[in-house]
Amino acid sequence: FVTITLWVIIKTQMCLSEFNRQSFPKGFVFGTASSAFQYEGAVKEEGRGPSIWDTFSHSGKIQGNSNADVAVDQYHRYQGDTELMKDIGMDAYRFSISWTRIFPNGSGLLNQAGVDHYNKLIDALLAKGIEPYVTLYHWDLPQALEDKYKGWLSPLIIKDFAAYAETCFQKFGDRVKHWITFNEPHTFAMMGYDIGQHAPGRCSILLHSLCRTGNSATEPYIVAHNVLLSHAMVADIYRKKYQKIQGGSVGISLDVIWFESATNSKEDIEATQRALDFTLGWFLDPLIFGDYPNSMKNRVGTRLPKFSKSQAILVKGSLDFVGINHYTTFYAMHNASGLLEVALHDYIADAGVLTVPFNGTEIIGEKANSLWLYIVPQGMRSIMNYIKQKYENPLVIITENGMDDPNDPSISIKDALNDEKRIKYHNDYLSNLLASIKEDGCNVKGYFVWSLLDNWEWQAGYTSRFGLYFIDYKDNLKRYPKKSVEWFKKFLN
Ligand code: PSG
Repeated sequence: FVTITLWVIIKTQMCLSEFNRQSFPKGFVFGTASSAFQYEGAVKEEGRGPSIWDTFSHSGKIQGNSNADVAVDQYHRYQGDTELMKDIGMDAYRFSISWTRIFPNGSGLLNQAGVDHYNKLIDALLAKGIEPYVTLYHWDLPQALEDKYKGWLSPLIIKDFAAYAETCFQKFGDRVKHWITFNEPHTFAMMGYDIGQHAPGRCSILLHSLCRTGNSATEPYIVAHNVLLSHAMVADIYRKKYQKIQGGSVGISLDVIWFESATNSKEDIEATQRALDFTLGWFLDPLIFGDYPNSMKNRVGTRLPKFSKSQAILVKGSLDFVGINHYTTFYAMHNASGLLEVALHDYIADAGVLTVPFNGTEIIGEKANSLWLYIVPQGMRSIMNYIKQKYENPLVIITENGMDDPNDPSISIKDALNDEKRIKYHNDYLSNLLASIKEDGCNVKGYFVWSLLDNWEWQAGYTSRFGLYFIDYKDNLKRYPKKSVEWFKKFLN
């Protein structure tokens, strides 16, 4: 009797302490995420037109002077890659459609070969029981539209983006039930138009010493405004013409760093709120409440575009879910405008916040490879609670979460596959996500790892490895499972 009782106690304890997909609510979706430009390669094949990232990646501004002409060749290897997803036990795959494969010039003539490619990818996924989550815009704007009217700087983009999106609904919407209009508009507005480190490489900071053209004080806001109007237009089209028949949903993916106030001073606490307003609130306030945050209106003034009455109505509520890309946490402190801010005269100076990994005494968490990536699992729970409280508990999907290791050629493949740090990262971020759901009542329905494979990390090129699978760049882009693949297999099956 004693033995049996003991056995039961031990078994119960084991079940309670075991952390796996069964710990999550029924129907919770696990997947991996990617983007076309970072994965596909085949940039000149089957009628694809050039995008602003093709141009930018050949401009010499990428670490290691690489480009994504081949990337990890998913355009040709998608069959094998869907096998890898199935093998881990993932439910879903988030990928993006390359606009210039569908419309090589951004608008006008349709390229049937591009449509065929995504049909094949979608069918390969569904054949393996993997649900496609499709991002319409992951930064690869048709170069033709940049040349024609400066891309996102012109309201003309709204109509062209809507036509492209509607084509995707028509061609793929019978099988795709989750649409993400934009990936991280904050990142591409800031990186592309304030500091110029992403395509199209525009900025005016430091007296135009970094970019030939641009205006960092106005363009990030104009771009964001046109993105919000484009999103709203597309969501409206989907809801009116496709949602009832196709039964899917439409959202957006927003990048959110969590911020902790560096001190208890009133100034720093206010600055911490501003940091959230200028990143998440910039997009989510209009999408949920119909207008920009007050702190932005006050500080940016007339440089911040205004929503007309009818635009505000269209933008407000134009989401079925909020995608959140979350990786890291920083300390925030007030930044009184000094000489540097005057020289910057940009979006960053407007926010008046200094965000740093140190608060004077402590580093916020262990660093990954990327300069901006510190590991702070608790930040996941904090951001979920912040969204629940501020935005009335909307449906959230974590559309990206992950960490990178350096691509260090002196490390053997065997050692590179031993990614204990990544396993701990996902275990700890997922535990905090679970606590936000189970203990705090946050409405979260999915989690996507960035990323399935090592891939081309924008301005960092091939120097950063975010994958669950290792890519051997020296040997035909062979895929090798890292230890984290084994961990996820156990977690998911
Ligand atoms: C996301 C978040 C931060 C910086 C960059 C990104 N942050 O918290 O400071 S970019 C994002 C993107 C994807 C990238 C991936 C890793 O959507 O394409 O490869 O994250 O940087």
